[in-house]
Amino acid sequence: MVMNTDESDWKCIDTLRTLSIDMVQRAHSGHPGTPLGAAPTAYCLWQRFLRYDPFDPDWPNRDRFVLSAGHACPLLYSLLYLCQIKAGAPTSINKERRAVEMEDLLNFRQMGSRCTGHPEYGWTAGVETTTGPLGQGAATSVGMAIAQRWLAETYNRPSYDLFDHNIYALCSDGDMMEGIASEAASLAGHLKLSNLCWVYDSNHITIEGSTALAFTEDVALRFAAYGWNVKELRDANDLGKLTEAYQAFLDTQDRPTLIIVQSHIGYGSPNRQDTREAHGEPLGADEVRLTKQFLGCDPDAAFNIPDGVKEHFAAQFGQRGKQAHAGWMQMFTDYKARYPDLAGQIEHILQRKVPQDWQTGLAVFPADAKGLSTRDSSGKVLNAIAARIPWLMGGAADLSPSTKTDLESSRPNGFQHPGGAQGGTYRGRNLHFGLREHAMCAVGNGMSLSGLRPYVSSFLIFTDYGRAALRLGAMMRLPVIGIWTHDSIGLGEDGPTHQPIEQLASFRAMPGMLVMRPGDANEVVQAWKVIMQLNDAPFCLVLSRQATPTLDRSKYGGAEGLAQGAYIVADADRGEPEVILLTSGTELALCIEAYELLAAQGVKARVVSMPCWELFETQSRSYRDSVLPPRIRARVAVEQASAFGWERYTGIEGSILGMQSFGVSAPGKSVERHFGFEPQHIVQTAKEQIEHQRLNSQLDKGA
Ligand SMILES: Cc1ncc(C[n+]2csc(CCOP(=O)(O)OP(=O)(O)O)c2C)c(N)n1
Repeated sequence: MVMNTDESDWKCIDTLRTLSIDMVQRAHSGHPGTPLGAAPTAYCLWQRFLRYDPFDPDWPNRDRFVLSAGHACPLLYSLLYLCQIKAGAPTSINKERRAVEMEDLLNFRQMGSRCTGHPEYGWTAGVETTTGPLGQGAATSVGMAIAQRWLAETYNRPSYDLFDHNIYALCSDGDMMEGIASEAASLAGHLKLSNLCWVYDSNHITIEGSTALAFTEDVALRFAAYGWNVKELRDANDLGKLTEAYQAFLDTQDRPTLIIVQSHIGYGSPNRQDTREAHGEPLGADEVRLTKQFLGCDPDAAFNIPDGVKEHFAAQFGQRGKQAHAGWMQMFTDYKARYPDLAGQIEHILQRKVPQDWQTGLAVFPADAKGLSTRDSSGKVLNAIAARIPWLMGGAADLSPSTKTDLESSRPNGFQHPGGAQGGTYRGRNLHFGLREHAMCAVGNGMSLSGLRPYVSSFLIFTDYGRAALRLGAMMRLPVIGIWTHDSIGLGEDGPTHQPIEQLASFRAMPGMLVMRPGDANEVVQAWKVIMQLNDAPFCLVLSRQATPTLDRSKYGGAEGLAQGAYIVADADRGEPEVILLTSGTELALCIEAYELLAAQGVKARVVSMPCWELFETQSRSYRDSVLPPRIRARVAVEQASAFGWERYTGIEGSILGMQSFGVSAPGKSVERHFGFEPQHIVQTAKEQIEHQRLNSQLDKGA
């Protein structure tokens, strides 16, 4: 075997390999193949290039390494272990613990182990983002690259390159096939993100067999067409060529880089005949022995760490990162003295805090029977808040004039490559994601992982296109704000393809996601207040296209009640209500009309606005019972969306005016009438409920 590097390198690489196959073998679960084939690629990057301090995996200017092929995580865990990455910054309570201990490797995929089935952000230090669904990591890395560029343009000053890190993502065939990665690569190419390097371990095999079955395009040409710098390596074991390729990435200043490494699943190269294959399942004890023999390792030693391996990593990877970090700390100390305001902003970003004065200038909307759409009121509130929080930024998937998400201050072109024809700048805060909803949602995650407060936006219906990324954001508890407008059949003419039905229910079913559907302009203000104060959860802020009245809050309950998730907006004049109307969004106005009609007929009703079920569920029992007293069983829920889930609040005997079908194409008012969303219908249903529950209680008494 011809190797143009020293023995220590290969000892380290083979230890990464043997650890990985031992983990999978012991767990009887996982994918050993890619760690074998991609070990030299990852090793070369970590050992020779990555700027990363093992003593502080949270150092803000570290290079990011994203394992987009999350199923290859034994490789990442082996790296974290051998590089002795600490579990957190030295100040953290976990001071002495390492990100991954031997015990974790031994318990790969078992309960409590830091070596989870796929890498999980927030659980294992050194994992930059949760990956597993292929394509997500790659797309998320584009968000990190955008964030780096924005931070650099905004905060770097002459002699103070506070933010000059690079973003690497290790990708597989599957990543290259997934649409989300294509969307993200196209965007990265457009933005000329030269701080971004994807490394494609092209091993020509997926679960069902050879990529020849389903994937025969020329990836290099595709990426060249996206505007990337593409490097191709024929031999995954050639550390010299790998080094040259990474260096070429560092030397490229005008576009992102894709390094395609032709590898063979297992550990061989196309030049070697004696390679072994493995995909999707443990090798088996015999095969593990043979593999170790082939590598020249002791076939009977499991989880063996040869002498000198950790030291070799420490001497290069560790030393380089430690020095870079120490230099940075000194630089930041000087910077703080010179630019205290900017340094203060950076500290807020790193701690995910909002500035003290962030609520200054927030509007109070006067009562107005005609009102305005909640997308419009949201646009005004967003602009007011963004004026106080420079790192609140985002955009839409080509719909910002509709979703009202443009920041006036960042017009006309927002975040763009500074040399581009559009005349934008990397300091811009309006992102133009183009028609790429899925990548947009992943990019939002990446920006958030880098400390920014991003929002992403489109019509509510198109969250379906971004769902997998939104789900990961919820799993990672990232405070990304989704601004989703055109929130119901009330959007009208665009018809059933654009009218969301099941989206609200599906997000309410998603753990960790907070769904907020405010009912008028002042609820919108309160919604933004809640959103900006929570820094560990994503929101779906669900807004209307059509105008809705701004309620007279001197007559009805104050909108601050929204902070409890649900609150009483209108109530029986005297005594207990006979019926409760529960609602969210624009249907609040319908319920208020129905309430007034009922009152005129002597029927005592209560209207409960429920913009956020999740927040309501966190309230005390006594608060929840005060809003929805268990003894009042006559209940009507009104929401222009799937009825699914409302039984929780109406009870099975209650009524739900919701949607049981897709919508129809017609003007909004006609569509609403067609499906019974009218005050008169609510009144009738409320009366029927009262009668129904009266009969029920008579029956109860009779029994
Ligand atoms: C979106 C998504 N679909 C399916 C899977 C299940 N899956 C895990 S690995 C894999 C095959 C991956 O092949 P490749 O990307 O070439 O990785 P490698 O062969 O290098 O392990 C599949 C289909 C997944 N993780 N994510």
